[in-house]
Amino acid sequence: MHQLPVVRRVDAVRTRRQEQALATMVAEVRAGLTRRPLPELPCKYFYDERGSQLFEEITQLPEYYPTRTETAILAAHAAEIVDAVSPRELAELGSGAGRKIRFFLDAMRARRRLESVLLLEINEAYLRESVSRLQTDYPEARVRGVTGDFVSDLGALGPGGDRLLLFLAGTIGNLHPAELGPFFHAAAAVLAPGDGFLVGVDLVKDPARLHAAYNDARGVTAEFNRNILRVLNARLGAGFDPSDFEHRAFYDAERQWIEMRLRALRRVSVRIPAADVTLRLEEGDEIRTELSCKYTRESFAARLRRSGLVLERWLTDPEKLFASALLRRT
Ligand code: AVJ
Repeated sequence: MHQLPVVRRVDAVRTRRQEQALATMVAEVRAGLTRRPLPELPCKYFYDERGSQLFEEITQLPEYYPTRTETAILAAHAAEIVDAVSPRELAELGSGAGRKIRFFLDAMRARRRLESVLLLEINEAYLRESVSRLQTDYPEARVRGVTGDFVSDLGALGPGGDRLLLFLAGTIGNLHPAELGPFFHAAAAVLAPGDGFLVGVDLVKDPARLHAAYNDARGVTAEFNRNILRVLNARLGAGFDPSDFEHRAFYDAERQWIEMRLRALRRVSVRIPAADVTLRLEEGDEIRTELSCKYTRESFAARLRRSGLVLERWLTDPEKLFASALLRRT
């Protein structure tokens, strides 16, 4: 058994669920930061309130094409997806600000089939807000939220049936390609035969375009990247000075992924009391903070083998920047 961490800055009484989330975070941060040669941090910890806000800002940057491209694809095709799957329940993983979900809810409402909405989201404040906003705007539906991450907590969605599951924004790119098989298998387990799973997939493209999307001129992505250190400071009592680190993001053409890192600008030694770790870095040493994997139709479809899911439709924009993949549970 892990002893629960002692944290000095406690703002409110923590629930058992929050205690559990903190214990998980401690274990993951300790495992990641002690990894060599390249220490890493799980990218889900970007998303405290400030991080979620910074990501919202990223989605509006001229260089960051995924959000507006996916929005256009869904605006054009949500109704036909709803017709193909004819769901009574809409479920979403990592719902975030929850704008794109409305294309589907509106189409379901128009067909008088909207019965329930289920959101799984890591940021509890965001989740509460989304649930209450959706409940107000779609009073005919039963709206529920579950706090959790889309890898370990998928099972919390419960058994499927007349379900359309959404996993938008290209967030699937945060999984290592080797994790996709098990992830699809777990997703298939919360779907009944005939249920739909719509996945947003960022596509392999001109490396310069990818590079620009993760190295924006205004430096919002850099601030978003460094924010993960503030999250460790706030939740684990860590002593990071974010200005000791610079943002780095590059495209690895062989692996077909964007990698984000934080590079130490000077020698640093940071104590993280709650995780019982002291991180020592030399100038130039890096911490990996995110993978954002890019796919082609072929490389994506290859990961579906023996998962219980088949690729039914592949919808893209005219420039082939982004795809919405409609998967069907067999
Ligand atoms: C939310 C995972 C889709 O990978 O593009 C944006 C996160 N990171 N800029 C992505 C992100 C840096 C984003 N996802």
